[in-house]
Amino acid sequence: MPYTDHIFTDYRRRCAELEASTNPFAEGIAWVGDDYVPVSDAKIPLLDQGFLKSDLTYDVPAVWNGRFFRLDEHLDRLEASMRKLRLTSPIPRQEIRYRLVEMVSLSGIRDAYVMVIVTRGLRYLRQYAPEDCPNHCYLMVTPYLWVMGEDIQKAGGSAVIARSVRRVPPGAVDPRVKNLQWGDFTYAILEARDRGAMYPILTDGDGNLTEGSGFNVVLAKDGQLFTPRRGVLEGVTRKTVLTLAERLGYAWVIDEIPVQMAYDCDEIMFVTTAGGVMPITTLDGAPVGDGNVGPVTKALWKAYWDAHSDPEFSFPINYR
Ligand code: PDG
Repeated sequence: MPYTDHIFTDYRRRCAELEASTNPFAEGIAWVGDDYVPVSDAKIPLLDQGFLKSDLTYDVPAVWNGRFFRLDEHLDRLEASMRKLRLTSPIPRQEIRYRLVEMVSLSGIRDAYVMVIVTRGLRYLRQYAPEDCPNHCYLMVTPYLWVMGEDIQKAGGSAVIARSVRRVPPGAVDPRVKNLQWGDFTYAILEARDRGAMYPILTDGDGNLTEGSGFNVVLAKDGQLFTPRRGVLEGVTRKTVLTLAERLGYAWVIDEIPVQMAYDCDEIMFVTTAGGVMPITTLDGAPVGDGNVGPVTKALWKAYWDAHSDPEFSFPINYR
């Protein structure tokens, strides 16, 4: 039995139930400042600087098996990002939180990808100053999104260390502020595909690893975990995984991680809210370790998904 089955069997059943649902919000629900609408009907105004200049921040918590996972950690990070960009949500944190729970409940979605976006707002044509724009907030809840699908999780995915582009430096775009300036990531994804792989890992241009297109990178070597400190989003999944690792007896280090270490390590994991702990078994066309999903990855994979039913990390949603 593949190590993933205890999670995926139940999940597939819930997906089938959602598929059969006649709820108008079953494919997703959005709030753009007015009534709730099906996500495919939601619109943003053209003059929003979030669209025109990617002048925004956002965050993505998830719901798993009817429970919100680490919602408050994501809202903490959103607030820190807003402070840095001098954005103020038109609705306070408590209302964002209340609405997200309400939206999940209304949609009936048991496993959700949840997005909160705060943008600079509308800038009229002759107006320049960003500080004059009343900021906007957009909310949406859609079915859970997998950066790495089920089949690939079983065997492990393939990655490259990007050569054609580096991660934008933290002094230019602070990666700790969750942002949608995905130029470097998109270019690196295209390079990965050109080189026959699925995912890119970006470097800092000075011989160290940073992160990939929507995930943090964690290496395992001799039973210890290593993950980059600088030039990365401080991921909630990574934080969770390191907490669980400690309980399982794996020590960890957050530091500068030389690129060479990715070639020398035993196991590579990508970690994100949208996919969990994702094993990488091929790097630059060569096997990682022995080329199989390794024991540390499997242990953390299980601990991570088990944590979703743990009240320490999640709370239940009352569906209507
Ligand atoms: N680094 C980057 C650049 C990310 O965008 C994400 C999350 C992470 C790390 C991991 O953070 P956390 O563990 O807090 O989720 N990105 C996912 C994937 C987006 C996508 O479309 O691929 C997200 O924003 O949901």
